[in-house]
Amino acid sequence: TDAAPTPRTPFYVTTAIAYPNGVPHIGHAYEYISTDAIARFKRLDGFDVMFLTGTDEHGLKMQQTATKEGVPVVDLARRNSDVFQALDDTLKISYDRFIRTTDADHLEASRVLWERMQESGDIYLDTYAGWYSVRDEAFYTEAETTLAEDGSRVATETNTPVEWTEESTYFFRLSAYEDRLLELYENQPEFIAPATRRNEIVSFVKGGLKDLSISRTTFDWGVPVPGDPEHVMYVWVDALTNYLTGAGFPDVESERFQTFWPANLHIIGKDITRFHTVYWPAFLMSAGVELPRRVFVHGFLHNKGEKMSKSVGNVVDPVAMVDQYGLDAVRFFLLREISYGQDGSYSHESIVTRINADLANELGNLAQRSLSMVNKNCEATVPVPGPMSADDEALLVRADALVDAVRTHMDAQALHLALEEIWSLLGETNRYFSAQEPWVLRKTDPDRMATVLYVTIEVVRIVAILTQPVMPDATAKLLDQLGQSTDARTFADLGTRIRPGTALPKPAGVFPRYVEE
Ligand code: ME8
Repeated sequence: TDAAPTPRTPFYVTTAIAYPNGVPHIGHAYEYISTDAIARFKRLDGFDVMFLTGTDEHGLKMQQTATKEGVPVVDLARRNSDVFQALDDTLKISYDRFIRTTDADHLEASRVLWERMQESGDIYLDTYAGWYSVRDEAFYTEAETTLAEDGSRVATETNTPVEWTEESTYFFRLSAYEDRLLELYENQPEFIAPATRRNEIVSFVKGGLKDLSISRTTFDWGVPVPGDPEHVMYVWVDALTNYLTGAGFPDVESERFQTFWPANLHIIGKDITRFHTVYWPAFLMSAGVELPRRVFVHGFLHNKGEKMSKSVGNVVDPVAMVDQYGLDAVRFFLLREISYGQDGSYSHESIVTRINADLANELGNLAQRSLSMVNKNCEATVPVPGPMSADDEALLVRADALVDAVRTHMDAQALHLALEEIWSLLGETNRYFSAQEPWVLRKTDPDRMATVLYVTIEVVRIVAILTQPVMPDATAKLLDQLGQSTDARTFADLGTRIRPGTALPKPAGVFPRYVEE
C-alpha cells in the first residue's frame, strides 16, 4: 500500500487591496510583482500556497470620486477593479483569488467580525469630533495636522487635506489594547518587519492609543453596521477583514480556514503600517481570532528620486513600462535594483543598465554561448562529463549551496539579496567559462570541453530554476532549451544533476539587449 502523501505546509500570503478610485500606478505593480515572486518561490519550494489580492471598494474616497466623475460608485468600482485585475494578468501575478470588498462573502465576514468585537464589549456609540483625511481614509488628532500657508489644514505626515468631521459613530476600544499590543511586538518581534518599522510602531503605541471611530453616518457606501443600518463601517474595518474573507471566515471550521489561517505574511506599503500592525491585531484579539504571523512593509517607488504625483505628471503606467522593456525585465529590475523594505528609485537609464549588464550579458550570453557550443559540438545533447577538476567541483559545490542561501533571503523578504546571490554565482560562472576556454578545448581536448560545457549548463539550469519566481517567462524558455520537462523544474529537482544524453533544441537568445531607438 502507498504511504499517505505528506501534507504540504500551507503558506498564505496577501497584498494590500488597492482603492479603485483610479487606475493602478507603478507602486501598485511593485507590490504585486514582489508578492508574486514570494508566492511563486514558496510553491516551487513545495508549500501549499494561497495568494490573495484585490480591491478595496468602499469608503468616502470612492464615493467622492464617483460623484466628481458623475458615475454611480458601483460602476466606478467595477470599472477600475477590472483595470487592476487586468494589470495582474499583464504582470502574470499568480493570485489564487482576486477579492473585491463588494463580494457577498466579504460582507458576511465583515458583519461577523464586527459582531464578535461587539460581543467582547469593545464597541460603543459616541460622537466623533476631529479631522479626517479622505485621501488617506484616516482620522487625525489636531496635533497630527498642520496649517498650510493658504490657511487650509493638512495631515502632517502625508500632506493630505483634512476636513472637520463631527458625527455620531461607533468606537472601538483601542485604548484597552495598548499593553497587549506591546506584548505582541515584544514576544513576536518578527511580527513587523523591517525592524525600523517595528521601532516606529512600538514608540507610537507607547505614546498612548485613543479609541478609534469605526463607523460613519454621513454617507452610505460601505458595509452596514449589524443592527444599526444608519451606520456603515469605517472603510478600514471592512478592508482589513478581506484577509479573513480570503481564508473562508466566518466558517472557521472549514478546511480552508483551518489550513490557511493565520496568514503567514501580509505585504503592504509603508503608508499603511499603522492600520496593519496596530488596528488589525487589536481587532483580531478582540474577536478572538489568531493573529497573522508577519507584516512586511515595503518602501515607496520614486521616479528618478522624485515622489510620483499626478500634479508633477510623473506617474508611470506600469503597462507602458512592460510594453517598453518587457515583463521579465521590469520584474527583475524592480526586485534586483531596490532593497526590499526601503524606498527606491527608477529611471530609464537604470533599467537599461540592468537589462544589458545583468540579463543580456551575465545570464543571456552565458546560456547562449554554452548552449550553442553544445548544439554544434555535442550532437545537441547534454554531454557526458569526464573527471571533474578542482575548478569544476568548486563551482558545482557553490551552485548546490545556492538554494539554501536564496531561501534564507526569501524567508526574510530580502528579495534583492536573493537575486544578488544568484548573480554573484553567475559572475563566478562567467569567469570559470572564460578561464576554461572551451572554444580552445574543442580542438585540443574535446572530452575536457564536454566536461566544461556540462558544468556550465548545469549551473545555468540551477540558476534558471531559482530565478523562475522573478522571471517566469524567460526562465521557462531557458529551461525548455535545457531540455527540462515542465515537471522537473521545482527546487526538489535541484537535488539531481542534468542528465547526460538529454536532447536539446536549437538555442535562441532569451535576454535581448535593450537598444535605444
Ligand atoms: O492603501 N510605491 O490602497 P492604495 C510603492 N486600500 N507602493 C505604493 C506606492 C508607491 N509610490 N503608493 C502606494 C490602500 N503604494 C488601501 C489598502 S489593505 C487592507 C487596504 C502601496 O491603493 C500602498 O502602500 O492607496 C499599499 O500597500 C498599496 O500600494 C495600495 O495602496
